[in-house]
Amino acid sequence: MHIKTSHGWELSERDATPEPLMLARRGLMAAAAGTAALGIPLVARAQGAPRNAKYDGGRELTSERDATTYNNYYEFGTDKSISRAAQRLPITPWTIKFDGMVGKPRTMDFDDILKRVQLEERVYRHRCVEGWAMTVPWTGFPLKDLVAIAEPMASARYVVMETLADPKAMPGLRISSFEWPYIEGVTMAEANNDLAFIATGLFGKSIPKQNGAPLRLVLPWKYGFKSVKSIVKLTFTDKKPTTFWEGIQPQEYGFWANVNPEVPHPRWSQATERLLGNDQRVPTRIYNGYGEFVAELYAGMPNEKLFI
Ligand SMILES: Nc1nc2c(c(=O)[nH]1)N[C@H]1C(S)=C(S)[C@@H](COP(=O)(O)O)O[C@H]1N2
Ligand SMILES: [Mo]
Repeated sequence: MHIKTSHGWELSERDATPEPLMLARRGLMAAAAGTAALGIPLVARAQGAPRNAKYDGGRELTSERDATTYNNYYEFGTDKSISRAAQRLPITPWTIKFDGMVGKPRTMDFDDILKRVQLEERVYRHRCVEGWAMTVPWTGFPLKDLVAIAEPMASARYVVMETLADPKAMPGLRISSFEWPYIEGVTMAEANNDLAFIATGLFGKSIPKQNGAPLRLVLPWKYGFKSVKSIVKLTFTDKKPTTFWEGIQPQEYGFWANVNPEVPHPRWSQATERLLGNDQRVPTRIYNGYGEFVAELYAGMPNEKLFI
C-alpha cells in the first residue's frame, strides 16, 4: 500500500500512487503472474457461451492477465494485488438467499440457479471511479433473470445485493472502519434493464475468485464499485439502501454512480480514463458509452445526484 488513508480509493489512483511506484508494482505483478496460474479456477461452472453481438466493447480487449491480477476486492486487501489472497474464497458449495419483499423467502443452490438460466457472453467496458478502465468478455446471464427466479412482490422498488463476509477467508473484514458486508443496490427498473448482467465467467472460463466468483454483478454504465462481487443474498425492499461506499463517503460515492466525464469526483476529474495494459488515456463517455440503453431510466429525476 502506498496510500496514506485507510480507505484506499478515496484517492484516485493517479493521485494516490507516484508513477515510479506504479510502474514498479506493475512489474512485480507481471512477474508474479508468470510464476503461478492465477485466474484459472478449479470449478468448471461456467463454460464458454455464445457471444451476444448486441453489445460491442468497441475497444481492444484488455489482456486476461491484467484483468485477473489488477483488482479491487477490499475483503482481501485494499491494494490491487489481491489475486493470490482471494484464492482462499470458499466457493463450493454456494447458495443465494432471496429475502425481503418476495412471495416466499428462500435459499437456492447456485448450481440450481444455473440450470434455470441461459448463459451468453458479452464484451463490456468497465470504468472504475478511480480512473482506470478495462474491456473484457463476461459469461453470464441478465440480472432480470435472477430477479424473476426470486419472484419479488410488485411493490418492491430496489434490490440489494450482498457479498459473502467470511472472516476466516477475508482478512479485509478486520478493517473496522468499513461496514461489512459489502452491499450494493439498484432500482427494480435498473435491475430489469437488459444491460445489467450477472457474470459467472470471464474470458470463457469460470470467473476467477479475485473477480468475484462464483457470481458478481456487472453494471457497465456505472462506476465499478456498484458491481458487487461474490453475491450471497438478494433483498427486495421499498426503501433506498445505503450502499457500502455511500455509507463511508456519501459526498463522494452515491447510490446512482452513473459514469459522466463532466461531473468530477469531488477530488479528481472524471474526464479521462487509463486503459489497463497499455496505460493509454482516453476520453470518458457519459454512461460509459451505454446511454442508448440506459439514459431513459433517469429521465425526470432532476433532483437526484445521478453521476456521483
Ligand atoms: N465485494 C466487493 N465487490 C466489489 C469491490 C470490493 O471491494 N468488494 N470493488 C468494486 C470496485 S471499486 C471495482 S472497480 C470492481 C473491480 O472488479 P474487478 O476486480 O473484477 O476488475 O469490483 C467492485 N466490486
Ligand atoms: Mo472501482
